[in-house]
Amino acid sequence: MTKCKGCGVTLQNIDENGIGYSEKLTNKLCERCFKIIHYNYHDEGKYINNIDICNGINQRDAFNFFMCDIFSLNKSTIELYEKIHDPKIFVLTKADIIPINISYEKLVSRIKNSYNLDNVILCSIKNNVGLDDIRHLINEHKNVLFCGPTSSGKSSLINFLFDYELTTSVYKNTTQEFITLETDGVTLVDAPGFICDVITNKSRLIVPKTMIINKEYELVIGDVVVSFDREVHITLFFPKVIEIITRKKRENLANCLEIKSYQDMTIKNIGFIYFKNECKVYIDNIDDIFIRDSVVGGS
Ligand SMILES: Nc1nc2c(ncn2[C@@H]2O[C@H](COP(=O)(O)OP(=O)(O)O)[C@@H](O)[C@H]2O)c(=O)[nH]1
Ligand SMILES: [Mg+2]
Repeated sequence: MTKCKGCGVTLQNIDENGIGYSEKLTNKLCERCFKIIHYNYHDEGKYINNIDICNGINQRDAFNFFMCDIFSLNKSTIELYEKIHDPKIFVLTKADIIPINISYEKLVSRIKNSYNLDNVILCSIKNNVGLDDIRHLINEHKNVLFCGPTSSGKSSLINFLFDYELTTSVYKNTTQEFITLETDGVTLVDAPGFICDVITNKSRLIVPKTMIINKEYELVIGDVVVSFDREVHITLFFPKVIEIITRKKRENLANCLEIKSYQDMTIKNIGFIYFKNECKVYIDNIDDIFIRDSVVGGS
């Protein structure tokens, strides 16, 4: 059985609309990967549930790099991290998108404290951050696996470090199966990403935007609407692609969340709002909203 070198699925030449279709079984890539690479094509591929992914990771008995970007850092992601067996390390990816006024050192120490993590590596393949630490761990353990939420940069890191051509994209679920690679006495496994609601193009520099919002107004962030019980001074951390507007409050929103000082509210893995002071937040839909101790402000 030949596997696609880009996403790991078994190639087949029978069902043109099925996963792994390739006209010739001798091709390196399935048609889906070929289209992602050459035509910026997008389909979500097959669905793999998070429990099966966790089991697949734990069966492999490797040293696990759990990779996550600043948008996907929330309680539910940490719960997945906790399900992964030791030895493992938490890696916060895409350091280059973090605004320059935020100290890397403080960011790492806040993440460690908030989620009770012994060690966190901050990394970026664009700015060459943290890569020596990762190389060191790979050489020490020899049998390593890269896992974490979809689109956190797992396949890109493997390509960068080892000159492979795994398929990477701005869309979710690019890697479809566990892919095992052998190189220089090291076994590397690229895991399919944990499913979460991500937007595309979130890998660009975050430009923080500080705003004062009167309680008569509401914020519209993409398709999420938020308002507050008082005047708030907040900082928004979203990639530029997300449209954010303020408008006169239209209606009372359904759900209320209590925010304490120095907390972030993450929204659907697309960005987050930093609150320096406590307040109540009204929101239309609380699915995919997480409150965390702030990673950008506070002590
Ligand atoms: N800014 C930035 N983007 C990155 C970095 N690493 C990966 N990406 C982008 O993140 C997106 C998802 O990457 P991919 O490797 O497919 O993620 P995977 O699903 O975890 O394998 C792609 O658009 C990559 O270009 C990084 O260090 N910095
Ligand atoms: Mg991948």
